[in-house]
Amino acid sequence: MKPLSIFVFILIISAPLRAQYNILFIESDDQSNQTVGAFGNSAINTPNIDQLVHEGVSFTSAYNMGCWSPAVCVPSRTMLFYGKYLWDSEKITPQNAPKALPELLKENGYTTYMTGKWHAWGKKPTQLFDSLGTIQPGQLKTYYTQEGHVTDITAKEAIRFIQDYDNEKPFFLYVAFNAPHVPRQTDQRYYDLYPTDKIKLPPSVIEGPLNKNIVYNYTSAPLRKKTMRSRVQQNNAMVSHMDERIGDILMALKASGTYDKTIIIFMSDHGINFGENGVAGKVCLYEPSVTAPLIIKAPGLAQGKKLHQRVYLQDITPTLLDLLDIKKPKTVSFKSLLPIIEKNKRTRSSLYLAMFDDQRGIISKDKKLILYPKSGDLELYDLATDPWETKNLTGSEASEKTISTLLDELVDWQEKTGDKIDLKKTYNHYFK
Ligand SMILES: [Ca+2]
Repeated sequence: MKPLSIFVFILIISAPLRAQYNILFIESDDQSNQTVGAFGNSAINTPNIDQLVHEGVSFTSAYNMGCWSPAVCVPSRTMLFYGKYLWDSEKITPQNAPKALPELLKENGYTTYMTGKWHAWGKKPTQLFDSLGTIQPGQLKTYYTQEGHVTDITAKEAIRFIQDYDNEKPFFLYVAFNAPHVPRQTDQRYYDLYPTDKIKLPPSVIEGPLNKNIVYNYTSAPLRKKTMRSRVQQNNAMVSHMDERIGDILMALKASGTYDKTIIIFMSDHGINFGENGVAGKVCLYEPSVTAPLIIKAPGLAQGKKLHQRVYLQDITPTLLDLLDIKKPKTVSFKSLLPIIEKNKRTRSSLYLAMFDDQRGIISKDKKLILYPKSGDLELYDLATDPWETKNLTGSEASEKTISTLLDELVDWQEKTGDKIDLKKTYNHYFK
């Protein structure tokens, strides 16, 4: 073999297996796991997201690691784009930002485009993507603009991109809906899908004073079920509206003949509480706020597989690189989900959660510990038997041991992630 043919041969055998696949990455805003029909909520109408669940792999316990300020969207999205854990992501500036996901994909032959919400630190969308649709702010004043409803605009631009695409290179299309984030405004026909008298609230929604450990709430005390039902109605209506537009985007992909050659990701940046544990907001570590849907549909990957292992939402970044056979940069600390999807392996023994200096959490073997260092309060839940976190198990001798073990694991995570808050000062009694 001549040197040139050897070179060509090596190029062919080492060509990434899936690098020619397009990527459609849809991200919603503040959408909890409760708003996906296929995740078990028969009251919500999400046929298109459900279709992705049926055709792909979904993670029903995917967590946002936390936030460094009450704006939870920003850390979640910064972690997603750069793949660094929370406290390292906090240090990202426009000057020191490592390569972001769209840049890595561009380097590997992708044409990159985004439309919708931008709310991340580091570089600007103009620096990260080849071209842009309308970039929406993190917080809209209204969804109703001269050009139409923002959910419709975002979808329309994604569809136009697909229809007009005539490049040989694969594309990375990032579609970031503002929905269902406040201000929750949509058309009456979507509200009509959810009459408030039919809305069932989870068992952890109890009327009375707000949770005193949670500072940021979107309601005033006392918490009323009536108010929460109307929030759920608005939220579900926003989600169903978005789901219809997602259906339109998927139809456009099918019409273009590229649906089966496209990796489709659907996720949200984090969830939200509508009264659960006395919280009407998202700056807390309770399950409705820290978890969100994560769905991956990819050629060659399992279909209709639901995985319950706890993972981070931002694990999707290295997963995508892994799927495309692109080397994960050293700057990426999140972990690929492929070992879990393909070999049912465990990639972590516990999950760490943090909200600035306000709250810390750890989940290990279904036991979840939440700490409030400012008040010294502490909550322990068994998520296997009590998924809505209604029974705080602190106080018994058995639970003291569990708390000590969980605290040790939490401290390990603190060291690993550069978390400086001193828990020994407040919770000394529990350290062995
Ligand atoms: Ca958000």
